[in-house]
Amino acid sequence: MKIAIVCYPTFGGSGVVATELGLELAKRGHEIHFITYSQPVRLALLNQNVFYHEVHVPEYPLFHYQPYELALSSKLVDTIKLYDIELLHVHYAIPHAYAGYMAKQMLAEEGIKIPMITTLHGTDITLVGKHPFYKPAVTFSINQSDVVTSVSKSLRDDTYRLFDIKKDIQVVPNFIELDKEPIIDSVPCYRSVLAAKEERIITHISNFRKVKRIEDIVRIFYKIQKEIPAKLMMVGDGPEKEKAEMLCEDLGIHKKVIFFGNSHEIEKILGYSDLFLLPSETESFGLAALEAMSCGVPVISSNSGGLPEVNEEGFSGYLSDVGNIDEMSKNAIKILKEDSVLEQFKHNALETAKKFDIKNILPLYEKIYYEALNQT
Ligand code: GMT
Repeated sequence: MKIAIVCYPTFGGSGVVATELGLELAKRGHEIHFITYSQPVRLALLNQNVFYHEVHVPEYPLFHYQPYELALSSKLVDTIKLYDIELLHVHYAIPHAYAGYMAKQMLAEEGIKIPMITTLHGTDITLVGKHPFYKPAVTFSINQSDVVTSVSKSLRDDTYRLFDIKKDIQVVPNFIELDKEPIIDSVPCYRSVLAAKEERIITHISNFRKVKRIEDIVRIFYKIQKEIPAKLMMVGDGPEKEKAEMLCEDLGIHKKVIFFGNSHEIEKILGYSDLFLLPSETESFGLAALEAMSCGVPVISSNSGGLPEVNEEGFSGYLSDVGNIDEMSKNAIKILKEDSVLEQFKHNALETAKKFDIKNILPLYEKIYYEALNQT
């Protein structure tokens, strides 16, 4: 199949999922065209069957806001025609499903029919999409999609609860590539760079937005390090990062916390980690938790949104109510204190991650694509 994938090119989970999906589809012989405003962070272009088309938005001083949707839908029309693309898969409803719908309409004028699959990722529904200023356009573009998928049952239920959706929403969970080729370094990274031998390594990775409850992470770690020698790895960048750095200083733990910023070395950091913290206010899936589990790292998370579909209580980690810092730190200590317990949780985390192996999930998308093509 010739497939166009529209996504955000940033470090966010939806862009990562879209990129990994495209790369795996390309490996299986499909021709994949990524269409977005810059090269997706996890996209290596030296891949057979992979193309990248940049959406340019010309700056015009008259406009207070530059019209990205217009540029995207025009780029979609041109690329679909030029490469005879058969199917369009948009990740994150805003504004991709809207732009995709417009492209479909323009193509229909020329007698070209192309099915559009919209994958809902989370904040496009739970935080941004439900805002009254966006809601009518989001509802419309979801209903106009040929197929709608969501990354968890919880997100599917939220979508039905928050919007007037007439379409069936199919749940296709996020995935992980378990047998990735190892990264070969010119300079090896040793555990001792991160922590002393006797210290446990605790990690958090996100875009440091309010929804991630960054302050809770620092406070959970504060309690843990009082009982167990430990270091905290804070990976990622965003609006809450500075506040977190200040809190670490106020609590006197700044020497035990490393702030990395956005990193391309996530797998190395996770490879040395003993525990992953994700106490988010809401999380449609929690891809970062799954990535940690796939490296054998147990997870302490909140029980909100789709997290209970990913993290297994008492097996791959523990789940608590949002904001229950006491319980989260107690459970973290329970996992970290004894080597034998930690080893068991690490093993379990990997076992749970195996359920989300890309090899099991990719055929679900392929089936959806073929059905959509047959119905067009
Ligand atoms: O919240 C983020 O980290 C970014 C956001 C995104 O749109 O990239 O993530 C959402 O999509 C991910 C991939 O499907 C999910 O794993 C995240 O749980 C989801 N974030 C939220 O629901 C807050």
